[in-house]
Amino acid sequence: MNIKLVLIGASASGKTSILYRIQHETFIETTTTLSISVVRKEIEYNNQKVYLQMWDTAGQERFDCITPTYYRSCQAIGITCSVDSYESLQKAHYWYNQIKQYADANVKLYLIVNKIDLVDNVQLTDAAVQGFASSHELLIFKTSALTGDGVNEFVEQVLYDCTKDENVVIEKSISLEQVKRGKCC
Ligand SMILES: Nc1nc2c(ncn2[C@@H]2O[C@H](COP(=O)(O)OP(=O)(O)O)[C@@H](O)[C@H]2O)c(=O)[nH]1
Ligand SMILES: [Mg+2]
Repeated sequence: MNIKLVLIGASASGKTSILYRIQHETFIETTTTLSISVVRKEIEYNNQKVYLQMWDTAGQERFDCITPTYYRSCQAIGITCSVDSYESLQKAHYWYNQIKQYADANVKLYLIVNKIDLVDNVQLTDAAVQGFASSHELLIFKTSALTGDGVNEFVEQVLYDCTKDENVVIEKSISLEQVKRGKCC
């Protein structure tokens, strides 16, 4: 199955670095203009092959200029902010509203709080993060693209949430087949 995952959020919050970490399991120093556009990673998950298709911006978020097609047909969106920038959490409100306007209504949404390695430069309070996340029912993932902390947990959750729905659909269609063949009950 295919899963389209999109990361969106303040410029320099670490989207490109997180996607690079997911793809290559390492960190490279990026610039905000560097983007990796679309990358695919094949993952074996619960005995099924999952193609994770990850979309990165080319820095257009700096100008609040993301076309609606960016969100089209995606199953999961990580709204990204970074612990060293209070402004990045304020920006998350803007991106949340954009998503509500353009993305599918049943898209899975997550809040990624990145750069947790910057322990001496924390601007985001837990209360502010929790407040934002709970008001929009977002699961929070605290990550560091630099150290890798929390990144796998985020990917695991995306895989779990997105394959769960697919499996329900498959199960439903199987039982429908059984009904048709008269094998049900
Ligand atoms: N310390 C630290 N720096 C990071 C982390 N993630 C990204 N960066 C740095 O933050 C800057 C912006 O990262 P980038 O991935 O380009 O952000 P984007 O604009 O959201 O794609 C770059 O200098 C990265 O090296 C992280 O987890 N920890
Ligand atoms: Mg980027």
